[in-house]
Amino acid sequence: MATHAPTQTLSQPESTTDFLPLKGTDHVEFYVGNARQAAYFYRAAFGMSLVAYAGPETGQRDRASYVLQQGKVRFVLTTALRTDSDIARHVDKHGDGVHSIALWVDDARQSWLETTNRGARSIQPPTESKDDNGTVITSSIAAYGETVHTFVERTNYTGAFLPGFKAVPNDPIARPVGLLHIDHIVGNVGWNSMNQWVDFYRDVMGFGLYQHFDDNDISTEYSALMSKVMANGNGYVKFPINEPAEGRRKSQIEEYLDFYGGPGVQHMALATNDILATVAAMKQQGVDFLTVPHSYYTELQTRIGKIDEPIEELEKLGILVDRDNEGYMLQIFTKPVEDRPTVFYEIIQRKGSRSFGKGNFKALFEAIEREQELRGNL
Ligand code: TYF
Ligand code: FE
Repeated sequence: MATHAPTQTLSQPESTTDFLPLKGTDHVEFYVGNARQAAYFYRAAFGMSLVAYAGPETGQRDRASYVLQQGKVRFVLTTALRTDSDIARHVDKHGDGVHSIALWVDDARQSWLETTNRGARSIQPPTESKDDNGTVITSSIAAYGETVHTFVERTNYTGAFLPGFKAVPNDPIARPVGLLHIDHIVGNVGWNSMNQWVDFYRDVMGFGLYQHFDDNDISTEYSALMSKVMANGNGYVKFPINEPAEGRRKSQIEEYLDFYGGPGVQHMALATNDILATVAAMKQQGVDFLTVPHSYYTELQTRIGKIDEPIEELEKLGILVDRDNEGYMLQIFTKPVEDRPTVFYEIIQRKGSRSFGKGNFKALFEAIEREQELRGNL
């Protein structure tokens, strides 16, 4: 049981041209209750730098947005300044959460046309914005729940983020921990709707099935879920989609749906090339991670074979390991980063493997269930 080959590898539709070429994730925008304070958490604990800001001081009267960056990971924290606001309504319904997963493209007009022609619901038609640093074109379509995908074309722009934002120089609060880029972003969708969203990513966005997990892969004594990973043509953008499955107790996905008030982003996996250092720094800076029992590590050597990292070091930090036919990967999960049991993070280091940690599902989901139990939600 040492290898976990992808159940199916990426397959593009017959036509060889990708109708939605993506250069990567541009940014993730959260709607939050208090962006100034949330920004402090991501700067001090996750080590992100404040690089740009828009708000009343820059002529944006209805909202304030803080742009945070580390490596290629870019988060935008946006809050409403008035009650009568879609942002305030989003926060009222979901708590702090992801509003937009923005994708970096060469042509935001074409991206909108190709996807809306294939059935995407438009949120915002292509819109040009300008300032002294050039022009950006954005457009948006609806995804699961109230989550949207924004296409960002910034080829003719040299500013810090988007027109209207002012650059913020060297952040004295940021304590970088070695985060490099977003590896994947996971969506939780409702009962029996995983395949509908898999079809959306295939038919509307041209993604292919990358891996899938059924309830046999993912089973603890109690809870259940199903998951399929969709990826775009060049593999830079990977979106696992989870749905709850019937188990003996309440699925972790169901708990999320209850507290988020519907489908939304469950976790983001952030890549590092030194997970031991990254996790040690994040812990020191106050981030809480899930832990697994000692027995996980006594069995690790036989399950995984030889790895570069000392097992005692991994155990001290609670880092998990999985292997497939191409290599191995290391991962660890934070507890939810807010009071509602909704959004959390994964820190991941890939050493050749394309695994999502199937070999860790049992230990991980049991750790999540222990937390659910503490919250009284099992
Ligand atoms: O992204 C993944 O598929 C892994 C495993 O609720 C996972 O990180 C899947 C579901 C879940 C937590 C982690
Ligand atoms: Fe993950």
